[in-house]
Amino acid sequence: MHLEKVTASDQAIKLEDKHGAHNYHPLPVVLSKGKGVHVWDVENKKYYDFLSAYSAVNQGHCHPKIVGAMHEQASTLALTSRAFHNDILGPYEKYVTEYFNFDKVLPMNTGAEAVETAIKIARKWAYEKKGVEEHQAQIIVCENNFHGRTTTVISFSNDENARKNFGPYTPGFIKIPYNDIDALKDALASNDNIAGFLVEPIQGEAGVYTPADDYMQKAKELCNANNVLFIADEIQTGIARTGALLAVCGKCSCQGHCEQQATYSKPDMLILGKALSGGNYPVSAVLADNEVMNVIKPGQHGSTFGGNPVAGAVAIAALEVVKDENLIQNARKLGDLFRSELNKYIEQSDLVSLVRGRGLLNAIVINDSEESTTAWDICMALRDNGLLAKPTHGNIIRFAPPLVMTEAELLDCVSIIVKTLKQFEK
Ligand code: IF1
Repeated sequence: MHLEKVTASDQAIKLEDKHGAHNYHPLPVVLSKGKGVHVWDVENKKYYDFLSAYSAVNQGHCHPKIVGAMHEQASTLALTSRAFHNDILGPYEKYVTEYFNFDKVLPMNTGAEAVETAIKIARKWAYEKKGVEEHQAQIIVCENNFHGRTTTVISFSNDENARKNFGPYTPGFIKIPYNDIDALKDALASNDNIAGFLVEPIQGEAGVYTPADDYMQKAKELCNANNVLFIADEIQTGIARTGALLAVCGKCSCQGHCEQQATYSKPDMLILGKALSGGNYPVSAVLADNEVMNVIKPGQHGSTFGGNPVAGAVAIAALEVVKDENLIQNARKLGDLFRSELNKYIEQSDLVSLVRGRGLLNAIVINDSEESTTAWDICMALRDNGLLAKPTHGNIIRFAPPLVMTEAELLDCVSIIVKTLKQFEK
């Protein structure tokens, strides 16, 4: 008699399937441990993490400095709500605003909440500072955007899967093509009620779609000229991921305090999440200068957990790690190496048409239709070969390892990726 062996992974997946909502289709791998650039599954197989929880774990899994800060703060004071002050919030607010060079921060928890926060502030600013008539404010967004999952945020998505049957939708959004500066110019000219332009400096979910080098700069100038807030969603691209502190910093490493003003498009509102905690805790933030942020008065916005002491302590530690370990420089150097190594393979490949990205936010495009399962199949083979990545669309694979990787590890990963891709060449 032949008995099929039921593994610990199978059991864990079954349990989720039975008791959890089916709102995801994960790669079948069950992780139970992480350290630095590695994760381990319940069978103790070791993998390189090439997703980093969608760029949340930039500082590496379970970074001792961040975990230490979290542990210490959690066992001292975890939550007060904002009904009372706490002794971490002020120091955190000072630290994060100086770090990114803004007057003020509004702390929240998840990325989508921070996007919602920015939308509320932009609308309020439009009514109270710009003089837009009540209920008329519009926000320009881009096609194929991803800004989160809340009802308002999916209202301006054009991903049918994310949107369909969740209506009625929140009005007040104008959609234009991404990376099309004329479309932005026209949209701004067509309407006096525009509060803001909300944009990802690189579109992650759309397939790490990288705009022209001067797109952000030109968009920012157009917004300024039209008295419209330039709002950058750097939830995925920010905090060293693209080889700059922020992707709007372009090619410089100014830490927001730009030495190279020519390439830095300082947003009127900056939205951060994910790596703000190194992935250890949900911490998000909206940063702005006083003339914008001061439209928010007591009682008009908030959250039970936003600005809690653990979040503040974790975020300070996470941002310190970025500086202490030169993650900006490392992401830039390894990103250049990654693309040039992959390009050597792509030159002779029929399977992969290109690699694109900036720093360590990259994707390869497979020579197949968006509806194909090729990217998924390759990710399954990568898993078997010890590297975890996830497709975005049927023919694109995103590669975003933790930024604490060494050059030797990166080259090891490149060889795993190339070896795996070769299995799929016709
Ligand atoms: C999921 C995508 C990435 C984001 C940007 C806001 C948010 C995100 C630019 C919301 C979140 C995550 C969410 C995650 C999948 C993932 C994702 F594929 F869906 F698009 F990273 F590329 N702005 N992105 O990328 O932040 O509320 O999730 O904290 O499963 O939805 P959140």
